[in-house]
Amino acid sequence: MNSSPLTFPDGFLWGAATAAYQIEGAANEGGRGDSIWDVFCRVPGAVAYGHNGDVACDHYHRTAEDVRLMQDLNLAAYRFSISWARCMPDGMTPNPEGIAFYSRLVDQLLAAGITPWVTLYHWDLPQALEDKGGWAVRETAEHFAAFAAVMHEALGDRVRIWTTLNEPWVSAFLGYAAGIHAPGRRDPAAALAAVHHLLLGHGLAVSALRRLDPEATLGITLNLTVADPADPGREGDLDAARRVDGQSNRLFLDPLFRGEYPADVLADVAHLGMADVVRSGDLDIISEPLDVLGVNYYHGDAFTTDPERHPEPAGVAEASPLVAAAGVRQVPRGLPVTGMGWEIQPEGLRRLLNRLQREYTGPAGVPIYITENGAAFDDVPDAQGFVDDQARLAFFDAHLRAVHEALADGVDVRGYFAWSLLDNFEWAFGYHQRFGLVRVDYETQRRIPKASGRWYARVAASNALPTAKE
Ligand code: IFM
Repeated sequence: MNSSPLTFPDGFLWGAATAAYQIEGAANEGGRGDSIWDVFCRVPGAVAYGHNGDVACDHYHRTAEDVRLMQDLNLAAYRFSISWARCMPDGMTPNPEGIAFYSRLVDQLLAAGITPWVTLYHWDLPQALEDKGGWAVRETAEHFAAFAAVMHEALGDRVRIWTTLNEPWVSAFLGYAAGIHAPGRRDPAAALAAVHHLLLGHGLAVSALRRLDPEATLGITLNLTVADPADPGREGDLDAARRVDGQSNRLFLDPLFRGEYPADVLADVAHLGMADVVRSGDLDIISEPLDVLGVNYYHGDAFTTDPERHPEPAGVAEASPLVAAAGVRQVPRGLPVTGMGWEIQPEGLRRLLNRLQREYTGPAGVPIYITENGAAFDDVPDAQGFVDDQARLAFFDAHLRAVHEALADGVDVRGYFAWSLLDNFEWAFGYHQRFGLVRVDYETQRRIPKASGRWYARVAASNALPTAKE
């Protein structure tokens, strides 16, 4: 760890993030309907160990305790998502009991002096809408905008920051092409239609919220990456990196900030009919001006098309069959990895932030928030349940130093949210990957802040990274 203390700009927002399906539990309470994740978890073999979110961290019944935890961690903001199926079980009809849960949570946060940051969609589409075609059909985008308006009516007097979508790349490609996330479809054409309808839903929701509340802060969160050629002197590797950058980054950033899809990506996927779902005027809706860009960063990767360098597609390449179909393979670089097998690459975050500022957010005058960053490791609790997670602490420290460097480079970064407040349901990996600042004993639901959580509390309170000795 570096030894110099680093102070962040005044007002830098320190927070932690979660998502509804990963923590709430109470899957069958308060009139909640099934989401695509409830149904996906029932498919044998879809999720490791047959885990599901039925109970998760039981947050639904423990919001008071969890808000106290946030206070103990000195969080200024809490980013959480809303379960659409809890608030509109069929995706269209409001359920007052479900909506009231979030209203109470917002009140508890405000009473604790914590800013609520709402994400409207973190991957859990009501199954009733999937049954009508899901994100592969246009109507889902319209239903999403209506959901946004309903939630704003309930919470807009107290919630001032709204994120439409979390990581639409994951929803579209892992859910509709790779089939390793809900709804488990393996249909690349549907995945590209989903990309467009997710972005359209975002744009329609921004328009609706803007109309209802011109003063609200509105944004979207993207999971962005740094795609490098394994061998910068090899043409195939340059093309591999271009393809991954195209599908992971530019396919989302270009329509949002420039009102157009990147021509090279459209050419790559021309045989899959994406152009057929894009109607005149859609890109104007998608490129409605934003107030913030949320960036989720976990790792970058190096890519090749040379089968000798790496025999199988892996990681990002495997997750995006469109890229894998082009023979793109990820090449491990010998960097240390997290429990997820993700390379630890903090310098990639600095590069990514500079690129965003230069090419997208800077020209548009849009500030950036890191809305997720964190790491899973094999935590080993002591007899008291305490986890001395120095590896996770070092991960946060290194990435926050990268953010600080980007700030010094002139990038307009306004805040940072650790992923995650609690250990939780890590999607296809079940409960065996732990990202929390706070350990959750799933048997007892006891919460115990880890060493990284205690450290993060000091960082948030001092608005600075401590020296190595502190
Ligand atoms: O747990 C997820 C989260 O739901 C979205 N971003 C990545 C995290 C770690 O995989």
